[in-house]
Amino acid sequence: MSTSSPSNKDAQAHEVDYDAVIVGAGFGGLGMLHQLKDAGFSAHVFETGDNVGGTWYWNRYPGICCDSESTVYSLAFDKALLAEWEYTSRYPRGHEVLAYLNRFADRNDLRKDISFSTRVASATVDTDAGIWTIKTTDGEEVRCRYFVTAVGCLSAAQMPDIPGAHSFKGKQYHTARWPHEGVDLTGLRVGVIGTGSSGIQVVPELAKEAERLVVFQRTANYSIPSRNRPLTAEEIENIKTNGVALKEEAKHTQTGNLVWPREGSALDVEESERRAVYQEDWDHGGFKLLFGGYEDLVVNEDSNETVAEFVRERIREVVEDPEVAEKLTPRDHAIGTKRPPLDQGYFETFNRPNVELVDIRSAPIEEITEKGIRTSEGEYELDVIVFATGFDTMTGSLAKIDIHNSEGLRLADKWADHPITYLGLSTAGFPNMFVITGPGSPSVLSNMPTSIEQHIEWIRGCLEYARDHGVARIEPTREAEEEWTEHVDEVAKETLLARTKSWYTGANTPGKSFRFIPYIGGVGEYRKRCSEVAEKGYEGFEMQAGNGANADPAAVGSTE
Ligand code: NA7
Repeated sequence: MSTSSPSNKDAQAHEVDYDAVIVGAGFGGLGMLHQLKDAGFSAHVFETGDNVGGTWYWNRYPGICCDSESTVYSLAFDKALLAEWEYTSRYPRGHEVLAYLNRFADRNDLRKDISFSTRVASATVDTDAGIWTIKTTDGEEVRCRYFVTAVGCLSAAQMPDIPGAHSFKGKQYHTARWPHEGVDLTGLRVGVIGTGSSGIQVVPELAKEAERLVVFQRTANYSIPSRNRPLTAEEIENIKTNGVALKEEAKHTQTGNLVWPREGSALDVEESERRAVYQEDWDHGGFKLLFGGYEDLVVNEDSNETVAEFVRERIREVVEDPEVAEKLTPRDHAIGTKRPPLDQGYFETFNRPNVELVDIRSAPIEEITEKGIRTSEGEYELDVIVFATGFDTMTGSLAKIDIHNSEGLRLADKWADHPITYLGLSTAGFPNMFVITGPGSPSVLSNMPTSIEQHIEWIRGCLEYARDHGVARIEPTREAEEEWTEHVDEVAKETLLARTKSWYTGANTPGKSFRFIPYIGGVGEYRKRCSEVAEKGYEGFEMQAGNGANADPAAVGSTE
């Protein structure tokens, strides 16, 4: 393979094929490719799918919708596209996000730098030189200086280990691997396992089509109506005209969404006032009830309970059968401590005559049979089983690649107990590797494009700095990553989230240790920390010049 950029001095000097190899062609991979090309680096993307889109390429289940509002679900790198793009609804539907990413790739001529239908099998770094060798499952091999992973936090789909799954005579689908051509469920008996965000989005849609829908629920969830609706012409115009400014504002919030918490404690106000506030936020729809809630919502159990009980009341109000309503009512965790789902008529769906709820906490699934699913209370005959059972989050997709260094250290082994990172961007022992929205960064606790953009900008800045200062190898120190990981832990422990079994704490994946994985300090605060690190000459990183000498940024001259 040859380099695609004539300005690529590094590639020529070190006989690498590219300055950077990026894995993944979703928001992260496409944005990174765009920015590295813009900065004059050569870069190539490997993508398992046969087209761009990442999460939005794979997740095609009926009802798939973005939980962030259209105002912030884009990349500011292509401002002209922002000025022309029209999402049609308040929350963009999956196919619209996918269309946006396709347009982003086409407009910026990115496809020629992407190998589709290509899975990266291994990535090995020569620890001294900082040069990476990337091998694909097809046997292709390329060398590069920088290895950037943009594999997504929610990409490694997880199938539960239920005995007998192979004996089922009907069809089985995971929501994250839904057939692109769609599935006709007319007249069929369908079972759905899982009531997280995906289950809660897919259930109302499947109920409209299937003859009978059986929902197998392990944990009842606090779902909030999104109140999705078409955008008005004024709103569309506003996003086109002010999209960049709106996105800029979102960068400095807690979650990367245009929502700000209410000052003070829920317990400081009268119940009537509190209820009025909650009702208003509930009617508004979306994350406002939580992210725009009183600021002690996720740190004070009593405060949290006021919102939780408000949502429980709404469930009882909507669901006609009191027994079904009780089963759907979450009581075992505080609201907002698991990823909050947004829905479009989820609880209402259980009023339909063709929908049945099975509480598998009290009557566990024992096996999948030829005919369907058998719980401790009996067998449900089905034609189709839909697994909405989630992902091996944040580390699962990285673990699928054999990432190791020339000293024999495997990333999967280093992270076996818990992912140790510096800023959620890098990890010691793996020089010149950058993880977009890695563990220890706000990532899944935020609007993803906000966090992705910030990482891309930071990585671009870092690579430009290295080029300008003759740095060939950059790696975080062990002290810096330990300190950061401890900080991530400390901040999390101040909240109720760190105590809850969820995919944030790795509790959904067998073998993962129970520890909070993302950074909950907020995207605004996190951005500041990352910028400070860069401003201080990449504090916490060790840098070496091409000759192997320590690259004191002050001492290393510019190569320009
Ligand atoms: P989630 O949020 O991890 O939800 C998975 C659901 O599947 C959840 O209700 C789980 O119950 C259930 N589950 C998982 N394993 C099993 C087994 N073995 N048996 C029964 N039920 C099971 O994944 P989603 O795809 O819904 O959402 C992931 C993210 O994608 C979402 O947050 C958005 O960011 C987009 P549990 O709660 O663990 O008891």
